[in-house]
Amino acid sequence: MTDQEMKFETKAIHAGLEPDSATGAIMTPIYQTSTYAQPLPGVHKGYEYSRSNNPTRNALQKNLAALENAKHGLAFGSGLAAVDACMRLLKPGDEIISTNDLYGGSYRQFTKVHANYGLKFHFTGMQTIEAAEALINQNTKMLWVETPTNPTLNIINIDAFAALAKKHHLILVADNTFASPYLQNPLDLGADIVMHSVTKYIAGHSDVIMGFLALNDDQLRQDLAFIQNSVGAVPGPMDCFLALRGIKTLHLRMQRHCENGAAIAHFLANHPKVEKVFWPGFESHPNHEVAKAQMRGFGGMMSFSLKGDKLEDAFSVVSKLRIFTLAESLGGVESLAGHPATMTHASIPKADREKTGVTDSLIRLSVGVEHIDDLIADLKQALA
Ligand code: P1T
Repeated sequence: MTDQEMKFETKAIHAGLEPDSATGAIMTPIYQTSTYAQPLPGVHKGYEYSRSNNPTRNALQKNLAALENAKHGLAFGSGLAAVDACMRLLKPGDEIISTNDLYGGSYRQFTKVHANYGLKFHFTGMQTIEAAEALINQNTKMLWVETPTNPTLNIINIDAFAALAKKHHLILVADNTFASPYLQNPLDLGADIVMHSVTKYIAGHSDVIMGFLALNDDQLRQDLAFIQNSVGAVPGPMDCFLALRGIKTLHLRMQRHCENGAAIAHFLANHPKVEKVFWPGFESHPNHEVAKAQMRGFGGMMSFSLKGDKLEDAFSVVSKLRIFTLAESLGGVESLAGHPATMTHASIPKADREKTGVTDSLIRLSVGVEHIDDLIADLKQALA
């Protein structure tokens, strides 16, 4: 059976992975080496230097590419290093249209790093294509979508933006971090590049920082592999091993994240102190139909605001939580809570973030895989 023929669960455990040829070891060895012996200059076994090539990283790249139904995969030292590699495909004067509701660190990199080197960014709502299409001109080169968005869980129609990208010859990048490849495969919907913070659901245990790009186009792969090697933001072999180990249970974890997420979203929606719950599984969510069509589940991420929208009320809730830990990041087995306005999205100006729903009382939850009764009890006492 080829990797392409396997179902997701089988790919997660086997795709791109062979027992070690030297020893038969079932688990991919951690090739903790920077360099490789050459009997004569230029004569080697395909490996010269670990920034360019490393067997543990190659195994991860093949495995994760298979999960995104991609021909090629490239791993980076962090999600933001993967974002950076995409921007290095562009030249001064090029323009990028991005969703206005996105991870604060991506926004910060766009506006405080790449804008200094001549890239121009436009941020707009992407619930429909009209606003984005109106911003396209002859300098536009890339569309940046994040779906579901961080932290207000908007859903962007990848299929519709892929058609827009084709019409105007733009590169469509989809940040698939919140969904993970288990719930959504943007390349199948027409995206050119899928970007991941592997740090989150893919590695899944809050012990690795890593990024990933998956793609099908050979030229784009050549350009991005050149950037990966020339800029050098590569992950180490130990981290690649940890990500591979995490991926083996991605499907099991995601099933429980989805179940627990649904239960908590409904609990919060019925709580008298909660103003609004942002979760794409509700029929009342403005993009629920798109979510149903392009995702295989609604995931374990959600945000909620409190009646009265007071910062001190949000601080009081997050400080009382005992099983949810107040922390940045998401997607690990343990439940986390965050306060986007002062934590993950603090780099977005207040007026801009409030337009997208990141208000003072907004609390973001990354619902883990603990027992649902304990998680609900924890939220109940913190909100009491
Ligand atoms: O943290 P890093 O691995 O560099 O990934 C950056 C990143 C990119 N895209 C999305 C959608 C993300 O959520 C992140 C990282 N996010 C957090 C750390 C957070 O708490 O939201």
